[in-house]
Amino acid sequence: MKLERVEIVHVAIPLVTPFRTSFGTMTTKDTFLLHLVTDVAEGWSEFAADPEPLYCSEFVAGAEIVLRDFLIPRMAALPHLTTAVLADALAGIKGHELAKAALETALLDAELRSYGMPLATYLGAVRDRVPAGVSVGIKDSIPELLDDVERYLAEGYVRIKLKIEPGWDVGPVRAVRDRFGDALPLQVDANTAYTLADAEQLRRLDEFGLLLIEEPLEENNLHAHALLQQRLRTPVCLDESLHHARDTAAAIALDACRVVNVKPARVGGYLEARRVHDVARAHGVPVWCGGMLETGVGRAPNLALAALPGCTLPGDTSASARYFAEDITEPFVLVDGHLPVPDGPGIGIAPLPDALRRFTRERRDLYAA
Ligand code: OSB
Ligand code: MG
Repeated sequence: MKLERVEIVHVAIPLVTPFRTSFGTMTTKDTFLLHLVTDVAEGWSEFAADPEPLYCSEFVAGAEIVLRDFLIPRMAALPHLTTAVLADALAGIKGHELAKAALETALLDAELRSYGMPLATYLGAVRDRVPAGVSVGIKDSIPELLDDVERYLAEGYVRIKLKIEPGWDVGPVRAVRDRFGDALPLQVDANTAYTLADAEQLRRLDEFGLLLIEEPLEENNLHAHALLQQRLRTPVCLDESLHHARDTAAAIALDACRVVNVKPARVGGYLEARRVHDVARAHGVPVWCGGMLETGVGRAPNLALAALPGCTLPGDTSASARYFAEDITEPFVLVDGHLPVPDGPGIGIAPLPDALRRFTRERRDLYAA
């Protein structure tokens, strides 16, 4: 393939309700799409991070510069453009996994479309639909939380994840267990809000039979997570701390991580996400696909990953309506608690031109041959 054009499309889509975590509150999905044009096919992808570096160090304005000045020039210099050689060509640029993932995914979409293969087939998916979990933000009160959980369960979600932080942990978990019972698949996500000094408080969660506690301690501190795991029955799951298959292997070897949250963006793309999955599966460690409040452009490829054999827990792969009154693609709709795995070529979806136009704030060419 020959690279002809890379266009960046900044979009802003209002969320149906504010989403609060231990690191901040979001009211709009404000990010960019990449539209990559080659001589044989086109591809789309979505940048997963936000305008501010609160979840991770990358952010929208910074990623545009990294793509324009460092990543795309290396891509454009490749004599034969394929995803097989892209990651190596970008490896000299340190970090910036989310920006690299956006570029690789747009190319992968174009490449797979050029020979008519769905991403799910390429990755080795074993399911044509995947169970949907939902991530429930921090609320102002327990009654408000219970109302939200009740609504999501009525919609069919098969697993609930509660965002927690110091002061909002045991109380909400107990209230949800009391109201909805011990059989409800339930897990929590702290987004790095605790320290080892909080181990006793986190141990109080053990009595609720949670599937996992996600990223309780500071990012990248595998040692502290291993020490915490020694004191908890609840399995520790890592999100922010896992950046590739190598550190996933290290975290598993250290017993810092008994469950893996794989976000393709966080690990530099779907090819590395597949390797993260493979490492975890080889160790018998359950994997699930995380989310970043993606529009349909980001959600579609996540569903393909969630259909891999090692993804044995429901992901944060919820329906479009969980976040958006109107999505930028055909919406993903929950059927019997599941979402369909896209079966069209590439990521199997593209923005709807009219919705894209209305949600677009700016578009620019980052590269034109
Ligand atoms: O930690 O998993 C996370 C959203 C934004 C940033 C980080 C996280 C999340 C979520 C929601 O928990 C995932 C989703 O529903 O897309
Ligand atoms: Mg998380």
